[in-house]
Amino acid sequence: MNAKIHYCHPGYVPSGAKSFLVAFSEGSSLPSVKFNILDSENRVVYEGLAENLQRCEYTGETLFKGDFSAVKTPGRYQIALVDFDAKSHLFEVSDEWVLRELKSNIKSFYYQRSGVELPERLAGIWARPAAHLDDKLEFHPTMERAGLWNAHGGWYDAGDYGKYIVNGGVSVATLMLGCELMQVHSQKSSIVGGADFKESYELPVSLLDEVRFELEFFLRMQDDDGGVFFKVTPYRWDGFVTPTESDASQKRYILGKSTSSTLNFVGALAQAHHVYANVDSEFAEKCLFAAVRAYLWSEKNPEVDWPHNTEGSGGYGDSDLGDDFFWARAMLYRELKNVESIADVNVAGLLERLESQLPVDMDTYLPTYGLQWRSTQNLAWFALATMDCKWTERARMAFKYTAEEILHLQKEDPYGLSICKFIWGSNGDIANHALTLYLAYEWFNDSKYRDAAMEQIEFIYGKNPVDVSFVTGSAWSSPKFPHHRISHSDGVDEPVPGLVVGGINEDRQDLHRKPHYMGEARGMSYADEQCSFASNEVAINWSAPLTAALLLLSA
Ligand code: 9MR
Repeated sequence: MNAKIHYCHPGYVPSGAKSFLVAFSEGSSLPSVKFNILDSENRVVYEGLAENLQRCEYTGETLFKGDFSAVKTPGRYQIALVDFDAKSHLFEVSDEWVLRELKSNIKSFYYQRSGVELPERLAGIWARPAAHLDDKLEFHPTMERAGLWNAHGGWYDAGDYGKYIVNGGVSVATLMLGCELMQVHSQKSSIVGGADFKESYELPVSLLDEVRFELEFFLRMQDDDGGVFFKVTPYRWDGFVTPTESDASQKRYILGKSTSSTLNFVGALAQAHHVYANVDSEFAEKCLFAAVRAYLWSEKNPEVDWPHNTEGSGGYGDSDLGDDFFWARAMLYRELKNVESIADVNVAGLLERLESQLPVDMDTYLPTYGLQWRSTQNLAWFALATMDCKWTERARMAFKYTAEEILHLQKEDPYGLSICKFIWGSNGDIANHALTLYLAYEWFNDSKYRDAAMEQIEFIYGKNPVDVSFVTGSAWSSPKFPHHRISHSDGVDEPVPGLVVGGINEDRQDLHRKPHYMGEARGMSYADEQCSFASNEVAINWSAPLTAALLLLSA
């Protein structure tokens, strides 16, 4: 019988639970499987029995679960089966790999920067010249609007060269959520950054500096009337060329002004007011003022549709904006409660309206297991849970109930997942569920939430049916051919590091491109091939929750 070992490829943390799976493709009547843990000199440091678990419905495997939590001494180890010819690669038991991965994830946002040079000093072999300046964009022909617009900067959304407010909003908000919690714990973290903001702006080590790069782009996307444009898009989908080559081949446009983009803007910029208050108060106030103007626009324009053009860039179309209204309102409410006045704005009147609408929002939009670009209410609940108001306790309890449901689902699943389906960007869902568990841990301090979150993170880093550590550059198994135009066109063999690929996606929307998926079973729906945009593309909204989860884990 052929046995496989599914484990977390970079490693495990010394203090946490450590488990792996042994998988047989056919049935097995064995009650258990013997294993050894070897150190880097091949000495047996631990002997154990992996217990028969269950048949995995989405892979067809028979699985056994091994536990070696007792091994706590930092070092490099291997898992070896005693009666079968199967051994893992060497992995670490350490806290360092988490920190290394965290830094690499943060840096991946730097590599997604648009419109600026990435000098060799900071970007190493992935240096590139400034392109896609986007500072004099025409409006898309469908807008029938004359003039030019400056939408410089911001991150590319994913493997394509579009820049979107809707998906950028949840990404930047998720990263700020991580920063906020670190600020609460007064972690003097050079990773989050802050006080030395102005000086360190050039150095992509501080998360708040990197986040500000996206926020400055957001500010440029606000129209004179307060509404916010939807995206910057090339006229047609770019080929797998560099940004400079893309510039030479076609024009880029600014497109749409919609309620969804405006609400994403409100949520993100109101939160920025909170996060940057002690870093750069002038910037923080500018963000809040912009958020209020945008909200007032959305009150008058609650149903302006997103632009349906998907030639050249993705849709991010959302038919239910109630959750986005909730997010915008809750974040604004949290900030405005502590503000006396804002030029030309009736703050008291606005607060009154928010206060009367929030209870309805709360009843309608319970927290989801994880945040998504489509369902953003968890950010609203987060705002209420982190302020002092009559709903604080209710918001925290809402996260606790949700975390309990996640735990329940995890227990039923052989891989310890709580997602019910592998959708496009399943790794983003998994990281977001982990993040919800960390929030419950934050307020209820029960280590079961933290351990369960770690188990989900381990899935992303290799303890999965396809044995891939889904973050570029993270392990021997990580993706080599992500659907990422920059990685493909830069002439460097190794893909840009720190990027999370979408992962297993049973809907396989890219079959016409003929990727070689790793098996027939739905849990095998992954291909490390550039053509597999449905399983192997990278995206900022999948990286952001992993970054935030690692940030909280590292604390
Ligand atoms: O992440 C998005 C996923 O939820 C949608 O199902 C999919 C199809 O609409 O689009 C994904 O987002 C893509 C976006 O539209 C364009 N940039 C790349 C994104 C990741 O694939």
